[in-house]
Amino acid sequence: MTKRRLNQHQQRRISGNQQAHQERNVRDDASATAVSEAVEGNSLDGLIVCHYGKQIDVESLAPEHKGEVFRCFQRSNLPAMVTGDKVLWQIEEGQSGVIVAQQPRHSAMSRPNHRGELRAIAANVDCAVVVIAPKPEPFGNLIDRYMVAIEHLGLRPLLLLNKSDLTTKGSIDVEALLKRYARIGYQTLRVSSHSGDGMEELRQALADYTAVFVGQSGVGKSSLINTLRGLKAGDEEVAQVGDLSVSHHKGTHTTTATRLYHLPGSGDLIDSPGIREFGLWHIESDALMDGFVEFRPLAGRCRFRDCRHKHEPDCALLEAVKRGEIDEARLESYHHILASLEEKS
Ligand SMILES: Nc1nc2c(ncn2[C@@H]2O[C@H](COP(=O)(O)OP(=O)(O)OP(=O)(O)O)[C@@H](O)[C@H]2O)c(=O)[nH]1
Ligand SMILES: [Mg+2]
Ligand SMILES: [Zn+2]
Repeated sequence: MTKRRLNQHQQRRISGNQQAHQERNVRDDASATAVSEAVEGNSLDGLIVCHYGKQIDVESLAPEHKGEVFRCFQRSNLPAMVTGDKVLWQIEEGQSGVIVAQQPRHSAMSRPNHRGELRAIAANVDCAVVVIAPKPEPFGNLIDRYMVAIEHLGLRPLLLLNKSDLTTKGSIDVEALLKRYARIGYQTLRVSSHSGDGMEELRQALADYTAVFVGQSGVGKSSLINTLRGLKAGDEEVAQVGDLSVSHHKGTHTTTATRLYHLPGSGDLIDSPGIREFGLWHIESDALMDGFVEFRPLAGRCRFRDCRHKHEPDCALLEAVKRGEIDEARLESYHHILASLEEKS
């Protein structure tokens, strides 16, 4: 009996492997065709690993020069591209080149620009890691704004508390904050890039994915990447790390370009510049509610169809708060974000 089950299990695994293998072959064939067509047209496959504004670093994915980085410009007829975009490019001379085409994206981490237009900051990412720290403290609703955006973009969210070695407590209890999100069902991790605490769990959570680190300036995004890559200050390839400002204990906007790093083992990680604020693009109240995952099952359950979930009788959300199923702070945050969106429009 055991043997039979084992065999069935093995069979499933083998046929699963075969299927994966076949799919891989089809993929390999497809990319081989793409490469050969590209080579005929003198173009190579590449990956944008850093975007400086006008100049773009492209890593060659083609068999020739594989892994080498070329400083490129993009042809002016092409749409704006970002770190993580797959491209076709051509060598011009030496280590420089020109991007001639953008490949389709499967996802992007985006945020609105100052005009409220949604703009990608990193392409082809699976996971968005929101990094917070006891110092600088997370500012009002920042995490919720990020979570709403990440839910809408269809990325896997991870909430990461860095600097767990700091023992002095600020005005915000970040440990309690982390627990709030863990209770909702979000994956959370508590680490210290300085002491190494929790870094192995982080490494495991990021293996096999392309993740982007987002968050305020000074929370330690670049420090975490250096630790994950096993680099120390003074090493040639180390990402620049900045002190907090003495007067305000805020970050000093050290990272200025979004850059992709290959992690030792597996996984890619994109470091992005710290933000001053995270505004949401224009979304309706229903869509906003949808971004609060624990509110979703209650949508449409209030007595009044146009319930604003403030003081109305038989409001499903208010009742869930009373029963302790929804955190009051999250409902307050929803109201706060909604008010700021209405103010903007
Ligand atoms: N105590 C402590 N300090 C840390 C830790 N990680 C980073 N820092 C410090 O936090 C400060 C900011 O670190 P960065 O890595 O530059 O922060 P960042 O998030 O990349 O900042 P921007 O590039 O400006 O967005 C530096 O002084 C780091 O030494 C940590 O785990 N513990
Ligand atoms: Mg940085
Ligand atoms: Zn309601």
